[in-house]
Amino acid sequence: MLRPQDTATRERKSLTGLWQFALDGAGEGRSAEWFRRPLTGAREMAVPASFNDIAADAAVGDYVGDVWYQTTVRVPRGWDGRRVVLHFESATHRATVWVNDAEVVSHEGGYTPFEAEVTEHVQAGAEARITVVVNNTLSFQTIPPGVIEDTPDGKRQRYWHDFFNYAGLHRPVWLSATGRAHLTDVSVVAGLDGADGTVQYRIEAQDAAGAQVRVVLRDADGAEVATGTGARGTLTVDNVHRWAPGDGYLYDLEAQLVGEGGEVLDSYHQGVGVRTVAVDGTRFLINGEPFYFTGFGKHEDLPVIGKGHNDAYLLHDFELLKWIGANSFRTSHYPYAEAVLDCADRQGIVVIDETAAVGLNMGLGGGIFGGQGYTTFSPETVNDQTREVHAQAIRELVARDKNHPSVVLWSIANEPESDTEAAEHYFKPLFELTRELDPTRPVGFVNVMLAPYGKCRVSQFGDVVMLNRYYGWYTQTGELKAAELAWEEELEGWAGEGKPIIVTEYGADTYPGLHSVPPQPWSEEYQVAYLDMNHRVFDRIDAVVGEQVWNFADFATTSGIMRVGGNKKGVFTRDRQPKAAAWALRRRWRRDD
Ligand code: BDP
Repeated sequence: MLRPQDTATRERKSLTGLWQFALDGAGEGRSAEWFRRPLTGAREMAVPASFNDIAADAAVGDYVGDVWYQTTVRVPRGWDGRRVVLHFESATHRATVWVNDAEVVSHEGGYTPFEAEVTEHVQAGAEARITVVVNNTLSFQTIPPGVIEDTPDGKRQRYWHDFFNYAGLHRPVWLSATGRAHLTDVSVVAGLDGADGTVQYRIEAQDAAGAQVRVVLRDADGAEVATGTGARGTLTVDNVHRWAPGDGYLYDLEAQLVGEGGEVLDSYHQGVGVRTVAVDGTRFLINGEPFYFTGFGKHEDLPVIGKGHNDAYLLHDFELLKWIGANSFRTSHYPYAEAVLDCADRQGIVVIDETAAVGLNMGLGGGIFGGQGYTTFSPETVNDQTREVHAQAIRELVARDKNHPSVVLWSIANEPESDTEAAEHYFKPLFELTRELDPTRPVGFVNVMLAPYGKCRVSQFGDVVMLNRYYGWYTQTGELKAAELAWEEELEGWAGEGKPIIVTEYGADTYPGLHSVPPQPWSEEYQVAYLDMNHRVFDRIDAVVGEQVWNFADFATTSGIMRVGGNKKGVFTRDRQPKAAAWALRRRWRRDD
């Protein structure tokens, strides 16, 4: 699948804006065929945005079930005879779409794109009604998992991940047009050969009998540096400008479909960063150079719009990453909007790209997130069907993000149960699948403190060890000396595995404006002292090749006695103001300043 673009042969029309929106508490909309007419009793809803916080109403905020979105779009007059596609960058967690009265597509999984050709259902120059039923229910057969419980307060969605279950149309929606003969996929794999670069490409097309593929690679100034013909090939770039952390240099690969008479039937542009990634012993190499990750686990989370994509915050967050000296982040705990990865490509920020497999661990929670009393892996809970949904989520993530130079590592799950035989059986094939889909990037998963060194049975499959640890917070709370000893001892164990270690989470909840001498948990001073302790440990262990603080910013969670207006481990507040820790990290990460 190719993202909609405006090119010499393609057009796109954005469907963002205000749509009609209705809750379907009785679950009657599908059988009553609400898509056949304007939604009755609808209110307006912004797209892109989570629907939850827009209305000041718990019945919307905590709603579980089907919600309906509807809009009308006038198909441009000039699209007569064109192939028309309706493209959703995401619908959380699943959706079915109708164009006028025709059902055109359904999709499972809240963070990857899907589309349908709708040519036969629309007419150039006429309006088309687009109706989407989005469903936010989580079960043991979804990624992430959850269960619904009936309570005196109504239907409640329980889940084992620590962020609010925002839902809706979080990302842009597009109507786009191509010619009948069109490109359907572009894959690139870059390599280095001394000072030169190589770009292997593979182009796919449809309804293109008799047409030829031509590719043109241009540098950032638009100068042609290599050309090729045929659906597959390798281009060489003399004296290549490498993509590197802090230097997001991109070439542009234009793929063209050329007709028998030499006419360009389709043209698509793909940014290409020429860089390599490898793991060598305990080192993580980018372009053959050891790389040390600094940065954060993030969230897509904002006041009012929840997980809705917002370009202003996108840029502001990247400015703050630069300000603080971060060179990387993890897309905890789901694939982020594609615009985020584009920005990382352009700005030379390194990304650990994660699936939405979070909360596959019934050992976690202890009353924090609720819903205890289940076994993680069993025929009734996380089972073979869940694994297939998980596998599909990995396929869609790799298909979507394979060409981003910023993505250097796949994280196939966050903190799953990993100390049991069942976990080993569940995960082995998923690692194999990821490697088969992308042999060019290392693969890992994020290990939880319940499966410490010596107990984990899944880390054997990873190329790197990714650890989330809260010594000095969830354990040894307020006792940083004890925490330091215990943390170092565990890390020494992992270092013996001979793989690079990235600490993907360490953090302490901090209430902004709370101060104390001596530093007490929840105070800004404690967050600083806690981070300092962690850094002393990391600096003593060579195998540690990265530190990503939990979290970049405070974020919304379900209510609970462990959460004060959400998770407060942010180094920035939810509205992106720095806590004392932000200045401390800046001093460590930007030694130039
Ligand atoms: C880890 C999770 C993360 C949580 C964090 C925390 O990976 O999603 O938000 O702990 O407790 O278990 O703050």
